[in-house]
Amino acid sequence: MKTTTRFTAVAVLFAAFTLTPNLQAEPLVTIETVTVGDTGNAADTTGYGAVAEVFAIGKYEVTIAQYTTFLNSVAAVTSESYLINLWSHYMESKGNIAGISRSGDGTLVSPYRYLVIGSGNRPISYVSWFDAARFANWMNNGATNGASTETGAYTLNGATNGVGFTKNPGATCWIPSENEWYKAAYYKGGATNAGYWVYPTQSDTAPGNLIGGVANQANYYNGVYAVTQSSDYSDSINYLTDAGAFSGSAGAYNTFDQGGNMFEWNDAVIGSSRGIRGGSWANGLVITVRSSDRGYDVPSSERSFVGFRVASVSAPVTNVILTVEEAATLSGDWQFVTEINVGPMTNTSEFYRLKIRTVVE
Ligand SMILES: [Ca+2]
Ligand SMILES: [Ca+2]
Repeated sequence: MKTTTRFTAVAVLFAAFTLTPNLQAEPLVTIETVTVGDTGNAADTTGYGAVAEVFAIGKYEVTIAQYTTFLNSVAAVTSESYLINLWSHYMESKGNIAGISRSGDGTLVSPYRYLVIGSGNRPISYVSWFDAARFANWMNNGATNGASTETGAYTLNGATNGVGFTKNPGATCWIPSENEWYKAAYYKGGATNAGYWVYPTQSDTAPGNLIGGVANQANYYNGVYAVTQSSDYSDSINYLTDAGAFSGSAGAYNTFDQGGNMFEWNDAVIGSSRGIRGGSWANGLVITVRSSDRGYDVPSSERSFVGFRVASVSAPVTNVILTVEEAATLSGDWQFVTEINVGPMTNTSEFYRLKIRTVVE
């Protein structure tokens, strides 16, 4: 006796895929995100953290590797200063955050070529709020060669200073609002009035800075640097840690490094500055990691301790669960076999049912 399992609905499934073909080029960069739900949550006592809509936010800070791909796509052949200055020579010359090297002269004959120095999984630094906004625009527009940096989430059209830029309706990828960033970092989650942690490591106690799986740790200076565990400073030591290196210290929504590594830009306008939060490897005495610390900086400034992460629309249902169509009436040669996850799919939230026929011969 031989048992043969036939997946009789597979043709239907592929037909569903081909009905909605994705004609766009694949994005050159993808950002791993986490969904932040619990919509309509109350604000913290600081006044921040309430968000009415579900959204997604980068699980990690934008990395050197991701930013390098961005540069090679949008700033290889250009004479526009707002594109040339997406890269800073400090990204190459500052050993404590390096970084990204650049060769060439930006012409067709000799394009700029950007290369990762060391581990590309560390966060990008020396990026202004506008550099972050251009990265968000590029992601918003599909992260392809030719995707615009000047429109999309923010209408920039070459701007490199000022604070008169707000997120456009319909944006799909943007710099987090202060409330979004704050909620992802400090909200306890799971309900609409769950309360807030003091630190983004799901703790009310100041984190340590030991790299690895120990709970409640972050890359900030607490008398010693995280990477060296020494108070001595050297320009030639790279003090950044890889995305998620503090693997036991995720936030409540499973973000990493909202405390430390880089301060991160947010969308708040504070006078002539934009908001930054979370502390950093360099100067992040623990008060800067706390929810009560509302930092800010001029949006054109670029520093060794300020990077960013992006937010985006919440992904639609990304998994299609295939189950036996006639599970309720199993009889004869129809048998339950398994659930098969064929995700991700981004164009539908429908559930497809798969008929699995086991034929006994
Ligand atoms: Ca720049
Ligand atoms: Ca950070």
